[in-house]
Parts: sequence; C-alpha cells; structure tokens
Amino acid sequence: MTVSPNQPTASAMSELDRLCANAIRVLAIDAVQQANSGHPGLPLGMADTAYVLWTRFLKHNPHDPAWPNRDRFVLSAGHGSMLLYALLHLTGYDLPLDEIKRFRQWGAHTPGHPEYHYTAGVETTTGPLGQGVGNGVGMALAERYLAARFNRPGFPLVDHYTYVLCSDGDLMEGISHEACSLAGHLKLGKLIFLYDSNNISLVGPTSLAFSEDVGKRFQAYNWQVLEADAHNMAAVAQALAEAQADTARPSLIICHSHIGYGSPKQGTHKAHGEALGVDAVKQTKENLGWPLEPAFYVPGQVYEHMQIATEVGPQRQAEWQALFDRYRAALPDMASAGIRCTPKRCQMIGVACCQVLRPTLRVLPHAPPPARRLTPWRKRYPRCSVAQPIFILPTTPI
Ligand SMILES: Cc1ncc(C[n+]2csc(CCOP(=O)(O)OP(=O)(O)O)c2C)c(N)n1
Repeated sequence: MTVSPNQPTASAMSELDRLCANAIRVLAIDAVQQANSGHPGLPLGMADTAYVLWTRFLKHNPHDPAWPNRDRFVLSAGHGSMLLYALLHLTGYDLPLDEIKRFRQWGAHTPGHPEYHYTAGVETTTGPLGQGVGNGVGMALAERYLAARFNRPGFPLVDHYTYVLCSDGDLMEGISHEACSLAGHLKLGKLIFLYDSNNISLVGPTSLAFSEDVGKRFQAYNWQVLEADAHNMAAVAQALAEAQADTARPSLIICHSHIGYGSPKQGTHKAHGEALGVDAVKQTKENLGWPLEPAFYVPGQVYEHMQIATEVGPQRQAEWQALFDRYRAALPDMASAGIRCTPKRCQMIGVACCQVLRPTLRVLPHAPPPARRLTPWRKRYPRCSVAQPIFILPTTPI
C-alpha cells in the first residue's frame, strides 16, 4: 500500500484522535501507578498536543529511529518521560507493552529521565531542567550548519525540524535565556518549541516564583510566538503549521494546558510528580470513558491508526535515501565528507565546556567557522556556551 505522509493541516480531529490521546494518558498513569513512581501530570496534560505532533507533523521512522534526516524531538521536560514512551510504543517503535509495564524498573527500556539514545527513539530527555532547551537549540544549529555545508541546488540533503517540548521549569532556568537568544539571533527557523504552560510547578502555582511574560520575552529574542489551547487538536495543528511556515524565525507555541488533565488532581501540583493512587487512576479512567480493566488496555484501532508511522516513515526515509544516492553519484567527494558528518555518526553537544572546546576545535574539520567560534576574549577565556556546537567524529570505522 502506498501511504502519503500525513499532511500538516488543521483539519478537524475525530473521536479516533481523542481515543488515541487518551491511550497515551492511560498508559502513562498505569505505568506510573505500577511503578509507584514517576510524573503523571505532564503526559495527561500534553497528550493531545504530543499526539498531533507525532502523527501529523513529525518526520520519523519507527523502524530506523536514527536515520539522518529525521526530525528531532527533545523532551526537555524529561520528567514527563511516560509521554514519550507511550508515543514510542503506540507508533510502532521497538518498545513492547511489557517494557511500558516495567517503567522505572532495573534493566527496563523505560528507565525514566534523563536519557540519551538508550531506548530506541529517545533523542534525548533531560533531568536538569533547561538542558533540553540547550540541546534543541544545538540540534537546530547543527541542522543549519550541515545544510549550509552539504546541501546543493536540487539536493536538500539536510532538511529537518527540531521540536522541543519544554515546561515552565525549563524556561525558568538561566540556560534557556542564553540558548533561545542565540536561536533568535541566528534565525533558526526550523526550531519549534511546544511550551507546556500549565501554571503549575513542583510545589504549587508558578506564580510563587515566576511572573515574567514568556511570550514577550521570546518576541524580544526575535522568535515567532504563537498560542494554542493544548487540548484543542485543531488549534495545535494550526499553530504547528504556522510554526513550520515561518522559516526565518524559531517558533514558540505556548500551549495552555491543564496539568493532570482528566484526573481528580487536574490543575494542581499534586498531579506533578507522584503516582495518582489507585482510586484516582480509576476515577481518571472513568472521566476519560476508558475501561477500568485490564490495566494498560489499548484498543486495537489505536494501534492501527498510530502505527501508520511504520508505513509512512520508511517511505520518507526511502525518498531521502534515493536523494542521497543521486547526490553521491553527482558529488562523490561531498558525499563521502557528508557521511563522516551524518548525525548517526556524529554527536552534537549543545553546550561545550572549555576543557574540551579548544583541543576539539583543532582536530575537527566540521566545527563552525572561526568567527562564531572564538571571539578574541574567548580565545583567552573560552567558556561554556551553546555558541560552540561540537561534532565528535566517530571512533569506529565508517
Ligand atoms: C535545574 C533543575 N532544578 C530543579 C529540578 C527539580 N525539578 C524537577 S521537576 C520540577 C518542577 C517542574 O515544574 P514544571 O516544569 O512546571 O513541570 P510540570 O509541573 O508542569 O510538569 C523541578 C523543580 C530539576 N529537575 N532541574
């Protein structure tokens, strides 16, 4: 069967869409409950938004999670890791239901946060809030740099988006200011943030410690700022389409969500970071119109619908591979240099530290141009900054 990639339209969402989002919610609360550990609030709150992104916009291949031109998805609010594991499971990655049931258990492929390329399909999730924001900016910068270096007319070899799901805590952190300022300055138009704005943090409302106007702040950084009701799938899709369309500015989509959506703890910090409890899980399922038993129940039509990614993804990868084959035939030297630089073989570190920066720059042919690399004072005092992405070349044979 030939499958067209899902179009990023704001078409009406169906009951099936709602069912799929609720499947994400139920897997998250059952897994956290079984582990008696974890964070149900974010997956419950951002399930609708994440579902829209993953099924209508994200370019990914569950059968080959590391293919070079995939879109990147960074879960900066890594504490919501069950959101990501549920998405991976439901869209057909190598993450069976038994692994979901073993959330946060020793040896499981659902260890929780932070995580980096341990579970197939996890790009990176963070523990220290704000770090994923820096990672995302670094990844978008890497995309820009590699595109400038290797793309040629008719050969858009490097051409993907970087999506970051971040939370209030991420944007409170100082690193988010530095990283996002740079992203705006560099006009990283393929960088899209989904900001889970739920007004709740670890111990209470964000108003206890956070009162800035985040939208105005990002406008000042020269970002496009959009807003959407996180539970209105059509609105989220519309905002994502607008974000993609603005190629001159990174985009921040402020997603107004209810933490713990559907649970009796909705809208309170009690939904943030502990199992809901048996009664509250039951009540949540009732509110969502979900069967109470068995736990971890997912209707067949949810799998059927969400696993379309296993058909669309390989198709998109095959198209890219055909492009690369033509590129290799036309530009063999560039192609072999490019292979040494592919994200599969290289690791981009968004935040470089001074101990590794200078020696690394000496040996890496693919580091950014000197003007952005070391200004005169940085030559004397190189410091930590996302301005210095580093491509670590593979030690294994290519
Ligand atoms: C740098 C850093 N400081 C503190 C923490 C501890 N911490 C984990 S989650 C959290 C609150 C996060 O609140 P928010 O980002 O609003 O997430 P939500 O409650 O909406 O899920 C905190 C303070 C951390 N992970 N990293």
